[in-house]
Amino acid sequence: GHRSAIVWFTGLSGAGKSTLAHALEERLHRMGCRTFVLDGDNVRHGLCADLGFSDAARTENIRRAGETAKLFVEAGVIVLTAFISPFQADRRLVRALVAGADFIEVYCRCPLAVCEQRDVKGLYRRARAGEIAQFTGISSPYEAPTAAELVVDTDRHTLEASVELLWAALRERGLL
Ligand code: GGZ
Repeated sequence: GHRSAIVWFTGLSGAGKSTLAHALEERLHRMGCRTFVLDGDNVRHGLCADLGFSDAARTENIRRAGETAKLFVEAGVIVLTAFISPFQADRRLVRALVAGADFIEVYCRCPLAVCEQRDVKGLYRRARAGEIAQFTGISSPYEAPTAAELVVDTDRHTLEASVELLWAALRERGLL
């Protein structure tokens, strides 16, 4: 058996949050853990379809994501969330929301220049061209965590090495 927990990834678009969350999930599955990944792909199209990217909309997006994560935790699942979650206050609120549950904040740290160079979806180019307003890192702020449980420098580690770091952190907390 395993305890439930929230592994909360935060970082810029393209920093590797979703990639890391899904890779960790695969590893956890192999160990028989029940997991669920919450990210923009499955939340912003439904539960948060009414929200855009203003500061207030992001705050509400994160609040709903946090409440949803809380429900999964109550069901005994290890929740992996992959939202930019750019505001310190919002991340603090989620942490308080699930007080008592294990909350592991993981900062996917990657220089803006690297994310922009990767530009997997061409969003940075469009943001620079003024076609996307309020884009994180370009025209909307990202407040880096100051006390994350774990910092992963995604531009300096392979995906496998990063998953290994996460795995060790979960073990250290007695979650596995
Ligand atoms: C940031 C945006 C924006 C703006 C669309 N700013 O790399 P992606 O494409 O797949 O992930 C980004 C995703 C961010 O949604 P989140 O729910 O994680 O954001 S937040 O936590 O701030 O609420 C990006 C895409 O949506 N996207 N417009 N203006 N990212």
